[in-house]
Amino acid sequence: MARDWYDLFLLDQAPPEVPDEPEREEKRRGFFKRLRENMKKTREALTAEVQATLFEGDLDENTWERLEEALIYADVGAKTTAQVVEELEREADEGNLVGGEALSNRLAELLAQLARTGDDKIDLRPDPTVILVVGVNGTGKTTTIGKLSWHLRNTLGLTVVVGAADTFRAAAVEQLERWGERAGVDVVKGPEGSDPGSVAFEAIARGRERGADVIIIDTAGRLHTQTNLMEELAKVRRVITKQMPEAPHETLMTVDATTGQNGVRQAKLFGEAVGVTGIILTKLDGTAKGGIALAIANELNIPVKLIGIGEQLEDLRPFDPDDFAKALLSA
Ligand SMILES: Nc1nc2c(ncn2[C@@H]2O[C@H](COP(=O)(O)OP(=O)(O)O)[C@@H](O)[C@H]2O)c(=O)[nH]1
Ligand SMILES: [Mg+2]
Repeated sequence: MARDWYDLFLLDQAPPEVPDEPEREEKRRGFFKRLRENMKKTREALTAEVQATLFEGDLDENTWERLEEALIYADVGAKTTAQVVEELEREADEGNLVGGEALSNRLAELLAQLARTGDDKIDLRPDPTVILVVGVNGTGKTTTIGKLSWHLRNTLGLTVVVGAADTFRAAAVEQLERWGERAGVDVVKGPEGSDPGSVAFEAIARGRERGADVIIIDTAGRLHTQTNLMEELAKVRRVITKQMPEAPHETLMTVDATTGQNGVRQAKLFGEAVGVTGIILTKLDGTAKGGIALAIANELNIPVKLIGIGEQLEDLRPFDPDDFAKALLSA
């Protein structure tokens, strides 16, 4: 069953109030139901193709081509699609998979395998844990920080300080402050147009002073040029590391799932520039086809840790590869 918040985070001590198993189970089921609902269109399209190819007629060149097309259409990406279909074809040729049911189940398994990569937990044992959040403008950094802070505080009982290091636009700081109020966490900001590195520095200093458990740093997603942005993010990173050698403990990147393969390119770029340890796939409630989760995990080897499924505080969830594959494929 789906991972929940208590599975996602590594903690020193148990959270104050962990609900009992039936309650957790019910919540998990709720997550999954909603995810399935969000992925409905993709699932219906994929399932129809799987039905037409793997369940009916002979397995030939045409079968695999059609299946490839369907997966590419679902945003799984050319490379990942080729890998999955090749493997399925190989196993079918060896005679290990007979019948549509077996083929289709194996396909779901292969997709789940690809979506599962590296260490997909978030380690909150360092005290304090510093989380740097990066990503292209508009992909959901600030919103996600609001939701994440709220969960850390309300679900896990942790204290959070947030640093408004997106100093490029004044509105960005105000937006973060509003989220801070909703989530009930402190927001550290600098004067307008101040140096992002110094805001990050200040946020960490303040967080430590107050004995915060988690310090989250928001950053800009757009500057005059892409090189400027990458240099600035690298600098923020350096400032953090200088202050706390092990930090940032996590660098999470938001990727807008509706941007398809473009998101894979963005993740590659940011990954190379600032070292991304996890992806937050946002806007899976909208027109996203969903397959991009598999493409990122498989092609870039960066785990997807969280998914955003709306604009409200509660609309952030731990990512679960098996559920995701099921939401994409199972009837
Ligand atoms: N539907 C939906 N909208 C989202 C989600 N995450 C963020 N948004 C919206 O995307 C827009 C940009 O978000 P913002 O946090 O400002 O992005 P930032 O520029 O990366 O900080 C806002 O209108 C958010 O409400 C999500 O998971 N689902
Ligand atoms: Mg922002």
